[in-house]
Amino acid sequence: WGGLGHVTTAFVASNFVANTTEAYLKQLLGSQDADYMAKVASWADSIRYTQWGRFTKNFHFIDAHDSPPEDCNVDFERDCKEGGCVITALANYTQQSVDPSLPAWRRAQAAKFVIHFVGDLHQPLHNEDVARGGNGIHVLWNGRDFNLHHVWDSSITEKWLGMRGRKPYQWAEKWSADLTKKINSGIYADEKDDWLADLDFGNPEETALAWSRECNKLVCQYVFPEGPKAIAGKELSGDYYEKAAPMLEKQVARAGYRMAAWLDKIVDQYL
Ligand code: DCM
Ligand code: DCM
Ligand code: DCM
Ligand code: ZN
Ligand code: ZN
Repeated sequence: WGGLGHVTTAFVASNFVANTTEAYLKQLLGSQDADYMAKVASWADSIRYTQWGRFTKNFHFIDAHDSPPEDCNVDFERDCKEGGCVITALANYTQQSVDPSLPAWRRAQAAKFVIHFVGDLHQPLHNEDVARGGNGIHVLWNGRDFNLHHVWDSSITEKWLGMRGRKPYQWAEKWSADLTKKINSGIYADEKDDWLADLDFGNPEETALAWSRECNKLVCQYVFPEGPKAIAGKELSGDYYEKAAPMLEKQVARAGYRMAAWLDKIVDQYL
């Protein structure tokens, strides 16, 4: 996701974490502000192009070598790169975040990675190999040239909110309040328990894989419904957008709700 998606998932999560989780994370992250999670949600993107952060660049996605739209699937052995992927990264930083032998700054950094990678794991094109997750496919958005990955990271959700200008932060807070309502008593209320059905803190890799597989299915249904070639050069801000946007909103809600549950497990285990 771009900034809007990451910040929104973190704000949603902050609305669902237990009080002990909130208190612990506020202390660990060194902030007593309401946006203690939101303000670190994009940190992992800010360091991935730096020299020291280069090792994390493949941690944001898993390249599913499947063949949409006929066949969508994720195979860990086949798809997780040698140097790691979002599945191993989430498992790894979860482990570091509960490791009492690590200093607080390392556990804080691990928590920031967890907050970011739970988000990325819910973006369909972060669970797909085709054209490097859509980065190599040119499409049109309001008549202008964009790559498909960017459309799914940012353009669809920005249009959904009617967002203007370059300030995603306030939009994210507003959107998260709306999603929190939808989860508590709106359209997601009946399914929110199912969102946690695959959550197994004893097996972080399997949990991440289950979420990845669910998200990868959306590549066949919504990203490439007629295959990757059919989409090249097409205008996506019309019918394509109309189908994609509600699904993508649900992915953001799911990511935030699961992030809260996962952070609760981390803090329970550590304390
Ligand atoms: N980003 C950032 N700093 C950088 C590079 C990227 O804050 N040096 C942010 C801006 C985009 C987002 O990362 O919104 C793109 O994330 P990804 O490329 O992981 O989808
Ligand atoms: N941070 C960092 N390196 C960066 C940006 C941020 O280590 N390039 C850390 C500092 C804080 C946290 O992320 O612990 C939040 O940063 P900020 O206050 O800049 O949002
Ligand atoms: N990305 C992806 N799958 C890939 C390569 C990249 O999902 N195989 C994501 C990571 C960033 C965005 O696409 O969010 C841009 O990546 P880069 O800056 O590495 O081109
Ligand atoms: Zn992305
Ligand atoms: Zn990322």
